[in-house]
Amino acid sequence: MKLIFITLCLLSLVHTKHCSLVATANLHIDSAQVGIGTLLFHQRDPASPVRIVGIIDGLKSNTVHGFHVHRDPLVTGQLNCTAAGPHFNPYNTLHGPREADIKNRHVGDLGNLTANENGIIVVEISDAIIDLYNATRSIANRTIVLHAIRDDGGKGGFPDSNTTGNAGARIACGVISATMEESEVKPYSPKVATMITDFLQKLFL
Ligand SMILES: *[C@@H]1O[C@H](CO)[C@@H](O)[C@H](O)[C@H]1NC(C)=O
Ligand SMILES: *[C@@H]1O[C@H](CO)[C@@H](O)[C@H](O)[C@H]1NC(C)=O
Ligand SMILES: *[C@@H]1O[C@H](CO)[C@@H](O)[C@H](O)[C@H]1NC(C)=O
Ligand SMILES: *[C@@H]1O[C@H](CO)[C@@H](O)[C@H](O)[C@H]1NC(C)=O
Ligand SMILES: *[C@@H]1O[C@H](CO)[C@@H](O)[C@H](O)[C@H]1NC(C)=O
Ligand SMILES: [Cu+2]
Ligand SMILES: [Zn+2]
Repeated sequence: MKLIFITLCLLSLVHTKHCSLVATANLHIDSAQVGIGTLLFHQRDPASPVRIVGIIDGLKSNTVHGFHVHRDPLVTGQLNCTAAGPHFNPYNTLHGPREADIKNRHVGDLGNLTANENGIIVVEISDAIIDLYNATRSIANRTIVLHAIRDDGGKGGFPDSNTTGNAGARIACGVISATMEESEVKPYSPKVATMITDFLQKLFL
């Protein structure tokens, strides 16, 4: 991850004369020290969207999962995803789909991720509402959560549609760390790190 950061920093110095911001999250299964994925968050400058790239593995085939930034970081050693609190919602709005504007979703609402037939999600999202520069909208030191079922975007008519999208249990989560320090949960695998590096090189080189 250090290497990725240095690479990105050098690349953005060439393009924009300052370093872009990077954060990472290693996802673990709820309440278990079992890694299932690694995500990298990258924002080139304050006016750019945040790009999220990464891999999540070990899911059931062809399943849809709500995906959100929740408000609270897990303290070191805490594996209980419920301790991440509610959706990150600094503007006190109703839950919504990722495509909604800032008044019609929580800042942390990132919609659904879909696992392929091998139970793998290749994450590739660009979102302009979550942020790494803007303190109010910053997702650093918060927790990314993957849910058991789809997020209904607030429209399902369930009692919790307006707060959680009725996305069911929290099956995996990980703290979004803006530092490049190694986190408590070990990176998912060197192979994934290599895949992410290759992917980023395709995006930014
Ligand atoms: C997980 O955290 C929640 C909220 O803090 C708490 O209610 C629950 O009891 C915890 N679960 C376990 C297994 O510790
Ligand atoms: C952060 O984002 C909000 C909402 O877009 C905006 O109103 C505010 O001015 C931004 N803060 C800074 C410091 O740019
Ligand atoms: C993360 O947030 C917690 C509590 O919200 C705080 O105690 C801690 O210092 C923060 N860590 C960083 C690196 O900002
Ligand atoms: C999530 O996917 C389901 C279909 O599986 C769809 O009905 C729903 O609108 C999607 N939710 C969001 C927030 O995009
Ligand atoms: C969600 O909020 C909207 C707007 O306030 C409301 O019309 C709708 O009935 C609420 N849905 C549920 C299931 O409570
Ligand atoms: Cu959630
Ligand atoms: Zn939400």
